[in-house]
Amino acid sequence: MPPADTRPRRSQPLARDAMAYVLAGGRGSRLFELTDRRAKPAVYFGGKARIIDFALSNALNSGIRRMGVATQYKAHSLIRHLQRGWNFLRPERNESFDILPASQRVSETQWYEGTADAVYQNLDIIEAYDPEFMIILAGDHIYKMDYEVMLRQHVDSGADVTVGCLEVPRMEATGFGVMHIDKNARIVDFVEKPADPPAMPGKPDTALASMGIYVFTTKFLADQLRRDAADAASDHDFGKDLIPYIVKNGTAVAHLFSQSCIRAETEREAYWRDVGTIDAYWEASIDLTDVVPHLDIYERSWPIWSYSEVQPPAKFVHNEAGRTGSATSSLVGGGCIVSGASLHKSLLFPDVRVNSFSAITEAVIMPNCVIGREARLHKVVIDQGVRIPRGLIVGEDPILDAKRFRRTEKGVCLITRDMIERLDA
Ligand code: ADQ
Ligand code: ADP
Repeated sequence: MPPADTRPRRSQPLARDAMAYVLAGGRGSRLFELTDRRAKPAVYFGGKARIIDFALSNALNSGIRRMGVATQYKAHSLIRHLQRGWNFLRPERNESFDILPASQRVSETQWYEGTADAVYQNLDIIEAYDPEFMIILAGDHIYKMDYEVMLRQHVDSGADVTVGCLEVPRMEATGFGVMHIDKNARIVDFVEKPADPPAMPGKPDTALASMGIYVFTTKFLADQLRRDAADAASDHDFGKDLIPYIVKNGTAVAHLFSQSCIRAETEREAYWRDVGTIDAYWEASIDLTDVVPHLDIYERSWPIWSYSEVQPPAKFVHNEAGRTGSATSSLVGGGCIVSGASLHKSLLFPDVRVNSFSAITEAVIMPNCVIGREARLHKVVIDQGVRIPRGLIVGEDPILDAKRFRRTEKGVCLITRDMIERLDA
């Protein structure tokens, strides 16, 4: 007879005993005017979704049915999106979805100070749900990951915290938490945003970076948050305070993203992007127009759920001069009409109108924009609701572009309603 299995039996995945807590309060200041009026997690991505939909869809696809989203900075359009798109989790099915704006619940003078404080201030709400595990996520990354694999590692290793991580080029690691691990994946050293990131052993050009994803038991996390809240010297931040403390005083284990990422059919390295700059945002968007993109948003088994209005199909029509409306290597959302104009390697969100004789290449165009006749636009990101005037040319004269729009070092122009209004004035 085989030896008896003494482990407690589970009838369901660990994800069903977990709550995902998504931190969505940060501004994302390097996206400039794109985040003047909305939080970074609310920025549109991929022709249909918003950035936060990736973390939330990962949670849903992993089997998690309790979610909380902490919001703070310019949260109106984020909250509106969550209310419209993510309101299907139901208490009657032992599920929950809570939007948790900083509401001065702990002290009348405090907003969320740091990321740990954004969890601490809602501990009573979390504890009332009594999840066994908490998985803390950032709401501003693009990736596909099965959190069940990370939860399983957490339980099997018996660690106090499990930190999601991935290898990045060493010089890009200055904006991340960087760690050293031993042969059992235990984190032996963790430095937040080091100026000179330590390399991985035997890989001088690579560093092991934290993805800002953490798994704890709820009990351990609550104890740590209460300890940290009482520490006047703390910034109440996971990366700066809690994780380094646990690395020193407890057991922290690293979970490699490559073990739980959802890969496209083609074998490539794991895809994870912090689209925190206009260039990174534009590049990740235009990458989706590749014939075989690195990030597959068409995969039926790992759908990226979002709110979308009911729209008629996209339409391509001839104009009165017989010129064809056409798109090559492009993603075009519902409700768009392209009339006698050409698109190449571009992403159109829903309800965009492109008028006759316009030529658009390598453009990201957010919902409800209208592109006037005879416009020529190359390497642009156009914010929601912009009306591009007839004959506007962008992407051909760098000096003029930089005067009128926000032009990046890589030559991408961000165009907003305010910038167009200034042109008219
Ligand atoms: P950062 O990238 O600097 O570092 P941080 O600014 O702490 O991230 O924001 C993390 C998440 O929390 C973001 O989704 C942000 O929107 C949100 N957030 C920030 N401040 C908040 C607040 N006061 N209230 C609510 N939400 C807030 C972190 C880690 C690093 C790790 C990187 C990975 O500290 O160790 O490497 O994430 O990107
Ligand atoms: P999103 O495109 O993210 O859905 P919007 O761009 O429509 O959101 O608006 C983001 C936030 O800015 C909302 O709170 C909206 O009410 C506000 N807003 C939009 N346009 C203006 C404006 N011209 N002046 C002031 N507030 C605005």
